[in-house]
Amino acid sequence: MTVKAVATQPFPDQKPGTSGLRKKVPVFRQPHYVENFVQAIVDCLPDRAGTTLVIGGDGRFLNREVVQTTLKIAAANGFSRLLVGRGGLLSTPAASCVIRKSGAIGGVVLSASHNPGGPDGDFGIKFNGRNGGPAPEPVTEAIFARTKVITEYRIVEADDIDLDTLGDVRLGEATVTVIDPVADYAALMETLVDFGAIAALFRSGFRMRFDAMSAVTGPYAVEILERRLGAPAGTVVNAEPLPDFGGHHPDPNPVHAADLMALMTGPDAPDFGAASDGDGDRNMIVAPHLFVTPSDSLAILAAHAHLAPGYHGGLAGVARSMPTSRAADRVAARLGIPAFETPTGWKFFGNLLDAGRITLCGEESAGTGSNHVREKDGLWAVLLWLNLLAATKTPADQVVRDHWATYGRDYYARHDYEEVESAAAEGLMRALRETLAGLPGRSVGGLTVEAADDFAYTDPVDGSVTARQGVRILFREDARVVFRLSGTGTVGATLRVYLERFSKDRLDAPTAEMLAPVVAAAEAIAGIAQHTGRTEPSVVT
Ligand code: VG1
Ligand code: CO
Repeated sequence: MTVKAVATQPFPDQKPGTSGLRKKVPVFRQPHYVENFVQAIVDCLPDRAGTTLVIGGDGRFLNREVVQTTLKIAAANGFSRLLVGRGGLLSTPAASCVIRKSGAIGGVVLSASHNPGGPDGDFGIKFNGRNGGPAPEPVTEAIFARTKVITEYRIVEADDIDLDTLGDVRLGEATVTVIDPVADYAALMETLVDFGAIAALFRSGFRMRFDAMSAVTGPYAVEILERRLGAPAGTVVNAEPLPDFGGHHPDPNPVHAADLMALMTGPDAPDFGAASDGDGDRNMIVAPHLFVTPSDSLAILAAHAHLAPGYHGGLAGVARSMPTSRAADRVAARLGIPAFETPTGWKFFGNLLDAGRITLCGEESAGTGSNHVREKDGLWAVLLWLNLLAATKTPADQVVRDHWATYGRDYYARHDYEEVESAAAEGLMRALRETLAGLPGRSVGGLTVEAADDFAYTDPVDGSVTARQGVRILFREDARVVFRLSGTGTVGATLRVYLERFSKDRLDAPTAEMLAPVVAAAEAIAGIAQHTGRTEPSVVT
């Protein structure tokens, strides 16, 4: 077997976004495109000789091909051991788990998460570091810088390895080990939540549906929920990972998980419903006849985590991304623990978790996680919910209502304007930033602006500053609107408008009614229709 050096030219567009490099499949299929980016990652690991690298993805179209390419480049660049999930599969949280457990230098995770897959769908490549978490900004910047000057990549000339047989094979100077993608992850879950109590809950007749959305969590959910916890066969639906997710959009929200929503709001609603996304790091929680907003889910898990064995000692602190509602802060205040507010994207939680400053964290975009790995973890959140339901012996919808009764309710919605022309979206944000200073004191639609800024984050652990992370406008009436542009889209720009309003005593009003003044104020302040030509969002979650 020989190592070949291949001359190449830089691509100008390999800048990682909120969560790695995400592009349309045809972009990744350009000759050398994948190779350049993987070599750039490798070049940013000067201490790689003799180390272990973890490789796996969510099974989407191109997954197997890019796994093979990544293995061959890694084998040509000095790593001694390459761990790859069988079939090229590893959910994002499982990849994080395997990196940590194996002492690897990091991992290459192939996914475009909740974006659709297939020949015209999306693909993505992300690098996670030693702690199992997404590479922080300085590292992604270094990778991007490297892509701009790359002149060659090194690759082993060899046949593709058999990804479907467990065990070791040689590839160049490296050993490739094909691992069971579920085993380490399932073992970790057994240490965190009370499997005995959850199994007893299922034995008592408790029924749930878990929709794996034809994405990577199917094998994980079948093994853990059905085999280990004894949930009836068929509890997990759409359990087989498909390269195009069956043509669906593997985004666990009420819009894209419409079947699950219909079941949970219909006459035969089981006791609990859940779904996960393309790469298994997001979760959706639905109680009978009640969708649990991710911001509330984070707060409810924080309030009950001590009931699970992994968190018996209580929480060191909690963190949420800035656009996530303040529900978790209210729980932290009552528990007397610190609450942190970070920019959007899981990479910002890594330092807080590593330093032991927080135990739980989450985002409004259906991401919840803890210090057990360094990614958000969809199935873990579902298991922690099951643990709290087993421990409190309270129906899921009642748990939510009890929470509101104790803390008040943060009504919440996110309006996405997708595939807006980039220049129009940037124009809107620019104009908004220019008006910020004049906003405090202004009355719009019955609300009065209390404060307005462009969120900047100073990492309390390493002091690094990340500026321009979204415009937030706070109203005196305990309401808030946040504007930012997505960093994961692949076509044009996506404007995200996050709307929330707190009420201590109105707990059962329709969300749209409670948020109507905030929606009106958002439009009045930002001129969404005027800038984008859109009068309605494309997705409301
Ligand atoms: C979105 C979400 C963000 C999440 C990111 C990755 O980013 O808003 O909260 O961390 O996706 O999630 P953006 O920049 O498009 O708003 V996933 O499930 O891709 O790993
Ligand atoms: Co995801």
